[in-house]
Amino acid sequence: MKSFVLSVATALALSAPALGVAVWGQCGGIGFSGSTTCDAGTTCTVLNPYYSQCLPGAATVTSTVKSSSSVASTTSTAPSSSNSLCSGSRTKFKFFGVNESGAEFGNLNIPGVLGTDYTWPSPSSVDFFMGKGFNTFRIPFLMERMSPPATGLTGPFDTTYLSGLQTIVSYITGKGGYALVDPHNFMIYNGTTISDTNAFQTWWHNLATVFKSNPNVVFDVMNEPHDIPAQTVFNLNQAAVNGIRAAGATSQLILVEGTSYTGAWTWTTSSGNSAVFGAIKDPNNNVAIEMHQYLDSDGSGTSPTCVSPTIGAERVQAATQWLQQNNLKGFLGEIGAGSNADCISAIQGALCEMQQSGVWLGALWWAAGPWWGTYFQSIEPPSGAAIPSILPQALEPFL
Ligand SMILES: *[C@@H]1O[C@H](CO)[C@@H](O)[C@H](O)[C@H]1NC(C)=O
Ligand SMILES: CC(=O)N[C@H]1CO[C@H](CO)[C@@H](O)[C@@H]1O
Repeated sequence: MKSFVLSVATALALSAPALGVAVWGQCGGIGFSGSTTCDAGTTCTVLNPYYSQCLPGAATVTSTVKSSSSVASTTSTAPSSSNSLCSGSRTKFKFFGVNESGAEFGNLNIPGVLGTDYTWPSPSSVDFFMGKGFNTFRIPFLMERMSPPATGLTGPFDTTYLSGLQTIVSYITGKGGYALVDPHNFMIYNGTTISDTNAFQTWWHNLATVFKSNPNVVFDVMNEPHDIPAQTVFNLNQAAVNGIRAAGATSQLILVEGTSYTGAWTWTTSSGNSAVFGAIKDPNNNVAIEMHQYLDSDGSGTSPTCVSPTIGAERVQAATQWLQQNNLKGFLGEIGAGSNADCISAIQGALCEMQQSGVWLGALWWAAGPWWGTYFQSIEPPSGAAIPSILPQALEPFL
């Protein structure tokens, strides 16, 4: 698919008059000033008020684009329940839920004390979301607690901490949910950036061995690497994929994350991720690109003020196009914002854009967890700040 797009782009560049927008390109939307004419064989389709896109016209698409047109046909054959917040056909998320924080807390205290420095997510929180129709829970934990620095990344796991992870994973998957196993380490172990690709591959081989017979486990290779070149992060991710599959864990989804905190908004620009992650290889063909996106000015999720009501759709747009162009699937592993009108519109816009595109497998709110207190993004029942408005207005409509 990538070479097909390039050849169309080349053909357009060579023909003197700029005739139209190539397949998957933007052709309209509020604030858009480019051409609104699509290349032959494609149709400008309104996805939402902010984004129209040249989608392949069924009659003229050749078989060379069958994998991507199957994405498009998935969208059109699943015209889900019309949603007043999101017009047109949508592909619902296979995975939709929340982060369940706790086991990664207290990262300055290694190993730390259970119940004092860190905790495991509450089964009652899982029950609450599953009761509403959500199905996916990301479980952050710390590598230093799992693999004590005394014996390092290739040493044995701490059986007590591992058992804590296994208990909550089994609880979730036993109810039919999906559990993302998430080393929440930013590609830093024991104070040093991970650079030993073989050791990292071994670590993942060993962890995947524990979960290999549970198909509802999802392996989230590494939370938010940063200040590392995209190519280095890619190599570590590829090694992890190889290690997981070699362990015999062949049925599970694997999520890879890029550098620059795996931000969707910088995926195709400053991070360098888009230049390297298209090459990810999985012998079992079940890998997706995990990105994160917050909607405050610096994209950190630390301010409850959103840039604008349209910032959500805007920040995922280029990444969505990149996924389409590379015939890859995306997974928004963290999204969060304040409980106010601008932010609620911005979240709705992001999830709408994602569901209309058909290339995003899932999305997770950041975050639930028993220890967030008054944090503005807490969605921990019963009284987390995001429960009264965000949950019913911005998340449940996209179930
Ligand atoms: C972890 O860091 C400590 C302190 O810097 C060091 O002594 C130890 O060797 C490190 N362990 C590993 C496995 O890197
Ligand atoms: C955006 C956000 O909430 N980030 C927080 C994620 O959780 C870690 C601890 O797990 C915090 O340090 C971050 O601030």
